[in-house]
Amino acid sequence: MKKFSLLLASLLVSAGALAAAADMVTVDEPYVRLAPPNAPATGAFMVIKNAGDKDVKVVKADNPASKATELHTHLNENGVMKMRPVAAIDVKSKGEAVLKPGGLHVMLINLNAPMKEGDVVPITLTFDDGSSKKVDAKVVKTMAAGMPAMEHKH
Ligand SMILES: [Cu+2]
Repeated sequence: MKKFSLLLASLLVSAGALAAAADMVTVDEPYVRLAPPNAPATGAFMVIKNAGDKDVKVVKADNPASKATELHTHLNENGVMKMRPVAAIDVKSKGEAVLKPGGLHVMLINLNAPMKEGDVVPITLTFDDGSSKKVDAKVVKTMAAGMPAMEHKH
């Protein structure tokens, strides 16, 4: 009992002293690109803003619509856009990380079922301090002008 109340007290102290990353972060305009029929994967995009005094990192993303979820970026290798997993997405203090076609994105791999326009995919972002935030990303049909067709082979 004593041990428990000590633990509780220390949890309360740390919660008060340090704002969790999830409380400092807001996510604007989350959406999932509608995958072409039979495509096994697609990307989710959003703007992640950090109003806090500390840099935060997104270290993991999760969603119930695909079997795997990865953090990816695009690299231009000799003129060919290729996707690579990244360990984390940095969101600087008072800054933002823009996830957009051709750049950073959340990769939804091995979709459980075909998506429809207007579906909502709840995506959970986990930060480096262990806190997490759920965002509802709407499935939209989009083909960004001037972007090379994304390769979604993994
Ligand atoms: Cu990707």
